[in-house]
Amino acid sequence: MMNPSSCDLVLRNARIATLEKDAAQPYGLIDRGALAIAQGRVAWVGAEAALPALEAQAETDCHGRLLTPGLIDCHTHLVWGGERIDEFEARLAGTSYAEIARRGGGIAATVAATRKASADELYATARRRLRKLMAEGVTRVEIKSGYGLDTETEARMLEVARRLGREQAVRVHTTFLGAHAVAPEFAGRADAYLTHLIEQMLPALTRAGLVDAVDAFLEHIAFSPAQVERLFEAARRCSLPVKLHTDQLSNLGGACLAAGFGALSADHLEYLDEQGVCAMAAAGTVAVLLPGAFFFLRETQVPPVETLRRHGVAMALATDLNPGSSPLHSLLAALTLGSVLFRLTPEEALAGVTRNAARALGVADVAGTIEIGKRADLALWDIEKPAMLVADLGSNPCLGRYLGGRWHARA
Ligand code: DI6
Ligand code: FE
Repeated sequence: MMNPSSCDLVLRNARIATLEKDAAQPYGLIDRGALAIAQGRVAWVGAEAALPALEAQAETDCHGRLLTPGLIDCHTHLVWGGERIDEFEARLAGTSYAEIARRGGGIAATVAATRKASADELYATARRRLRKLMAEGVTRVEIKSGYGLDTETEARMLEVARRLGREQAVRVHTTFLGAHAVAPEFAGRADAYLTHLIEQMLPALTRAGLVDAVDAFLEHIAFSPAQVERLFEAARRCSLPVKLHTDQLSNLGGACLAAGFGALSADHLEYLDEQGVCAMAAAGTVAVLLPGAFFFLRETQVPPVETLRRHGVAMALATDLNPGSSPLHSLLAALTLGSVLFRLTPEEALAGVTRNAARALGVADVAGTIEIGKRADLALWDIEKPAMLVADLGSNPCLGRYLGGRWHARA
């Protein structure tokens, strides 16, 4: 344990939901809790009555309000150019997402608009989206590329993501999603595109320090298992962790494939079967559930939550924020949708945007729960009970976030 005898800040009189795994209380709740922070890390946490004597630079009385780990949105595509509102209307009129993609809309439409957008334009629009998440207590976010599909635009997207992490009070993880769709220059030649991606794009972007993880879209409208396998082998040669969009519209065995590569996560998973669940359990691959895409696409097949639970697979929730299948600018709304539509308990939902989201990003050792030694990335809420974060759709009770050794008023 760190020596808490001198620390930068003590928070008193807080209801602390630590979200620690296997805690005695639901949500790891400490009713009248205190927390000591030293050098941006948790130095002590527990019942205020047990707080050791210590020299604190500053103290904050939380007046009984709820303190949680800072929320983590572990799956977003929040850097993009243009908009696809006409597709929203077309889908409501009965055209399917897959049909729109086949007609050259969907991801391809955003690729065309993103290629035209300057870095500053992409930054300005992405910043606006990101700040909506930050206003809801988000302290860490993953941002994927995948709307460039050429080296230059993929690099521009990832540089914008890195710049957001430098200039905004939020931690950013970047994921290379060059295998989101086949680039128009390679239409009908998916294997050749993949070769280009493996031999040119991935090494160049990795050398530039722009890539924290590699992702792909495995689906009948995107890439095949054999193609994803080639990409994941290349990622392994670059020592990069992998994740996979899979089992969203059909089951092509993607979860087993991802687990075989020790993937951090497999995402979407509406069509996941028990064999895939077992493989994920054995590999420790997190199931990232994306109720926004399910909701907007009016899907009816829900992910096998009960089977995931039974096999002890960690479940995360994320917005999947993107201009097509999930224009969901609210992680709190993802909590509500995950509980109501997928039947996660409110406690599972909250663990899904804290502890398990940290695992899905490979940072469970430093983030996701309020525990001694971890980063003091926190959110303070004007509510008493954690389940209110899940139930009260459209109310944002966030008062502020603590990150990088200081408070940030609601963005
Ligand atoms: N699945 C998704 O949910 C996003 N990408 C993917 O592979 C959707 C991206 C989009 O529609 O623009
Ligand atoms: Fe996605």
